[in-house]
Amino acid sequence: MKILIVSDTHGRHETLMKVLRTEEPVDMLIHCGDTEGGEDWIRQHTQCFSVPIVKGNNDFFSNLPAELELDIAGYHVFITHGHGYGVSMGTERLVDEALSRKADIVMFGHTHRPLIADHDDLWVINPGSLSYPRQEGHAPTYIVMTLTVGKEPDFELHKCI
Ligand SMILES: [Mn+2]
Repeated sequence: MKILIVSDTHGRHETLMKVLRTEEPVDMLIHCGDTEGGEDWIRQHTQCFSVPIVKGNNDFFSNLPAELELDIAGYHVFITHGHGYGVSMGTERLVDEALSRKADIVMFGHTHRPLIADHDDLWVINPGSLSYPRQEGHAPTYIVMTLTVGKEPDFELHKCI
């Protein structure tokens, strides 16, 4: 399965449109929060039927779920924006929570900085922000995750230049 992971679009969709044109068709589009009201627009502009989106700290009036746990191709995936776990200071609390939920993969946003890390049996993934990147160079980033039953998960970080 090819899964596109994005985050922190904050109501701006120009870069997301380019990413969709480049990467679709995908089996799933995951958004790790801070759509700022853009969730309906995003769902209307992807060919993808499966579009899990969680609520970010800037999604004040949304009905989005705060967190999701999904089983995808045999992997238990925990999705959260991450601000409730202090991710700006580090991923320790998020990792503890993900391990307690028996997750194989945890994905989050909020920091606007991409991350692909492997903590023993847990993958810790942040696609960065498509609208307001904060890492050095400030390129919008996203992650393509490929999950195949019986194989190691594959994560590719993509920069939009
Ligand atoms: Mn944000």
